[in-house]
Amino acid sequence: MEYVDQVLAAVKEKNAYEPEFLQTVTEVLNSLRPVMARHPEFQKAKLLERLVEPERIISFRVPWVDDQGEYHINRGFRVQFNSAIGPYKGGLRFHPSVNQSILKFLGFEQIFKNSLTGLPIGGGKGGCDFDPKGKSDNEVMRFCQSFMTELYRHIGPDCDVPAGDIGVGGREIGYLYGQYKRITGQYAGVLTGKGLTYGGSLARTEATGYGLCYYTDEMLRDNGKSFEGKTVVISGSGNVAIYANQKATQLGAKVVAMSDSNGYIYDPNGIDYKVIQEIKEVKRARIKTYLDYVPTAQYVEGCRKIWTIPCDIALPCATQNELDVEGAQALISNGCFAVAEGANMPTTLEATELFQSKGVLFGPAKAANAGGVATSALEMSQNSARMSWTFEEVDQKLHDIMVNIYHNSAKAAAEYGMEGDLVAGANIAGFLKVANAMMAQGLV
Ligand code: NDP
Ligand code: 2IT
Repeated sequence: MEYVDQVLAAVKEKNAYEPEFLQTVTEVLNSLRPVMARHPEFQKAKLLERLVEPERIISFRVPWVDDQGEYHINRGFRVQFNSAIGPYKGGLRFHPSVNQSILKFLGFEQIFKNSLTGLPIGGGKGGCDFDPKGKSDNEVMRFCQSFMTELYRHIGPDCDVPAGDIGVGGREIGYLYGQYKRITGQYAGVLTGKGLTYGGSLARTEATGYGLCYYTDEMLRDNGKSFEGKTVVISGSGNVAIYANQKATQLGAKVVAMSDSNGYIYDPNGIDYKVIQEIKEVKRARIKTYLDYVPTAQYVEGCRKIWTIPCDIALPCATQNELDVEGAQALISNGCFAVAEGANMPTTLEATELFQSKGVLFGPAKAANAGGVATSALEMSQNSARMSWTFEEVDQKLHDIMVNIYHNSAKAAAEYGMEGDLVAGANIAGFLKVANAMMAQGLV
């Protein structure tokens, strides 16, 4: 049996109850086949067997008290997946669906994404099955303090640096940071996405959405196209979606649909990101509220049908597996010619293959959404240097990083005989740096 098939079979047997993790490992390992054929030394060193096994998973109890005095117990995790090229780096997700499979998939993706940024950061992810929706600020604070009371002993500025993800934004990072500092007495750059008054970086809030558009813009230009005058559909209405809307609009496109887990809005006149920002970041309300601001818009209950809205460019920015074959078929039949993933693994394997077989330009998450973590790494640099750079400086670095990621991925795909396949290119380019570091560091 071929090396990749052997490893895939073993991973499937060992992790049979982790579907999201198996999905990402299958995609990545399949695209590494030509690399393994050219590098027999990787097989001898059992590199893939090591790569698919997290260095460490920490799972812990998170007890907290709600405003009525009732006790709650949640399950927290940190998956420290790979530290070959730098300290573990990756977000924390607070969502009721969080489990080990989802965090292992996210941690595995993060290894290659972080490598693609060109910055020295390893791969990790964490989170909790806590649901911040409908909780008061005090409840969220008590929860975050309890979560950090265990997590603090496993992280550090040169060891593991968490950040935000679904359900974890500026408010949560603030509470987590305060508790870390209180327990350890250290004013350390141990989290990113911090507020601007206590060590945060300018442009980190905007970075994932902006970066997604910088990457997409480069992919479009390389194919003789642009955002100018195009219609865009963005799923989700959180951190990534809001700033993807702002940047796509600045680049000349019109964003006509956005969603949350309850439903989607359609506004043919274009959705102003500031309205979504107010609904989601200030009021913490549902996207349906958009009708109070723009009564001529339409609201449709249920989020999955958002892909039936005709568009040129689709940017899935909500969650994993939100874009399946049915959605992909709807997009293709309406003439959509480019898809770039703001969320992590939003497109199913089958839908990805469909897009690629129909010639739709397809930018995979680990490349297209790497701007968030790249800017987190820039926040770490600023913290270490006790400096802060201007918005323009950070934004320029972010832009250059995204353009490089696009070209490095395209080049890697071509070098391994898969010209135009940006999925394979991102996997290969991200993998090679980590693999070389692992080879150099011996059997660890
Ligand atoms: P937010 O919590 O700010 O927003 C998440 C958005 O996605 C909300 O609109 C939410 O709707 C929607 N959503 C979440 N879960 C589901 C679901 N199961 N079904 C339908 N909609 C859902 O998170 P972010 O914007 O930060 O993250 C969005 C995606 O981007 C995630 O995949 C994340 O991993 C990825 N990402 C984030 C980065 C960052 O820097 N924040 C960096 C790179 C990737 P509702 O409010 O109804 O739950
Ligand atoms: O998926 C991701 O890359 C993130 N949630 C951002 C991680 C980070 O450390 O900034």
